Amino acid sequence: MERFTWTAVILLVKLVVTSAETNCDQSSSVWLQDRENGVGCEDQFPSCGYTLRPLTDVFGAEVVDVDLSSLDSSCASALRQEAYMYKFLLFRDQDLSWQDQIRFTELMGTPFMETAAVNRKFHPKVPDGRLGYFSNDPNEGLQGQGTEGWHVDGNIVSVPHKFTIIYCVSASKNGPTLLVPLKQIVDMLSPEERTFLDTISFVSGHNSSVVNPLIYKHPDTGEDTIMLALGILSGNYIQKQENGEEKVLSKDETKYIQDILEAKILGSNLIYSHQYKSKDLLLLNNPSIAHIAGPGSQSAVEFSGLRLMHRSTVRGEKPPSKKTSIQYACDTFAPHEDGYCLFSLKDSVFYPRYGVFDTKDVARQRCEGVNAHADLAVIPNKKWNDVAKKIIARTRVPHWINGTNSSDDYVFWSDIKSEFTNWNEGQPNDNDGPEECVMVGPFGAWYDIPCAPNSKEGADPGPVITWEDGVRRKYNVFPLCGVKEVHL
Ligand SMILES: *[C@@H]1O[C@H](CO)[C@@H](O)[C@H](O)[C@H]1NC(C)=O
Ligand SMILES: *[C@@H]1O[C@H](CO)[C@@H](O)[C@H](O)[C@H]1NC(C)=O
Ligand SMILES: CC(=O)N[C@H]1CO[C@H](CO)[C@@H](O)[C@@H]1O
Repeated sequence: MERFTWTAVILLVKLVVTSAETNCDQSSSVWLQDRENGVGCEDQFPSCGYTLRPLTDVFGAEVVDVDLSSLDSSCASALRQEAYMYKFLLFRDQDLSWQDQIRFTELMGTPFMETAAVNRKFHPKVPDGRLGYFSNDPNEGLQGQGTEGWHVDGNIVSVPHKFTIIYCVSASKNGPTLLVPLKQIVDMLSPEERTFLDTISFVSGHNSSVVNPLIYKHPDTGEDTIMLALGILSGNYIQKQENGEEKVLSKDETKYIQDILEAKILGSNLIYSHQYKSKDLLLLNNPSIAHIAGPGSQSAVEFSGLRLMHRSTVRGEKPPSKKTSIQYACDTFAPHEDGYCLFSLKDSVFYPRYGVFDTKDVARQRCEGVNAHADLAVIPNKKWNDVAKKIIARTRVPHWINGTNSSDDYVFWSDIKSEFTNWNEGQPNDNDGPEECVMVGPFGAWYDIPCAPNSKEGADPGPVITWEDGVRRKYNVFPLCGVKEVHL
């Protein structure tokens, strides 16, 4: 017993040390910008000099002032995170040879060999198996690609692609790519539809051995998403019966399911139609959006001019699953009396730049998105603050908790006054006007802060604080979630 305990302690110490060392790795989504006092992350997160302009309120951003042909790997890493956050990125006026496109694709991950796709013929003009050429002119590229129905790419392999890269060599007069964010489509399902669709598995129309849950958790963000590939891209879906048996649905039953999804998409008011100009490049975080080549993409060259797209894709890594890979603290810490578990979303929400992070309300939704019964953490006593502290120490970033600072230095959980608080010295201080929300700093002490990034002119949007280690740094605030163990 004694020895066992010590092993556990040593393991824990090792774990903490390792994560401290890797704190500045490229997957870190915090951008430390304080040159004077920064702790060495800047080298991995240089300013890449680009500016982002959101394209809609919900998804998509144009990246201005970046040349993809000379991108380095650290800026590629920053752009990957932007792509997770915005779901798709648009780059204009990019002069890219096909070699440049392959290089950019490799910076995003492992390129997928187009020749491995069962549904595609190899076009003679294509110089490399990692590219597909799509056109309305059969001499220039394959026709009719991407028009089959709303889809995510890689629906013919067991793991859908992580990124899709569409480079427009020549834009026709019409022929947009239409895009829609999938989490929002899942959110539109009624509870009955959701319960029904949760029993369904997608089957690829080109390979009936490719079977995946229709609704699943995005492998990187943990958000709900859909293995969507409508029309001939779908085979007959499979339904899990109440008795646990699997039934292959008929064509009509499958069509009924596809109609539910397509009706939501068309009625969503969220379709973004990208009208190409030559030299546009779209980077899609493929699992989080569905797309389709819009009407006009196949119009005859003599009327609409040449449309020529060079497409490449990046392999997915994790097979679609209804479970997230997010670690609940119940795995490593004994749950308290009520069987409560904590988890951080630090590695599954992406705030690539300083000052761009979610409000407390959206952070609550993110917890709920991972587990329907989860919410921001409630920290009722020292024991749970110690657990929170350990989780947060691994991430070294501040986290929202669900408390509100509704009077003096008390904290309220919903309307229950907390017996316990862990304010840092001088807190709460309502530094920037009323600060009604509470975060746990990177070392476990509490601070009052506004419930959203500060938008006052001249103010720092996120917390810039001299933390308990005496170093002044800028941070974004991440969700610390809690859920009862019975709901895991
Ligand atoms: C069909 O998918 C299965 C499972 O991913 C794979 O092993 C098989 O090679 C695929 N068949 C073809 C023709 O691609
Ligand atoms: C979190 O706080 C909100 C109010 O801000 C409250 O409605 C909700 O019930 C709280 N959640 C938990 C688990 O206490
Ligand atoms: C909304 C609210 O009442 N905020 C309080 C948080 O705590 C500080 C410090 O005690 C008060 O001054 C605020 O009024």
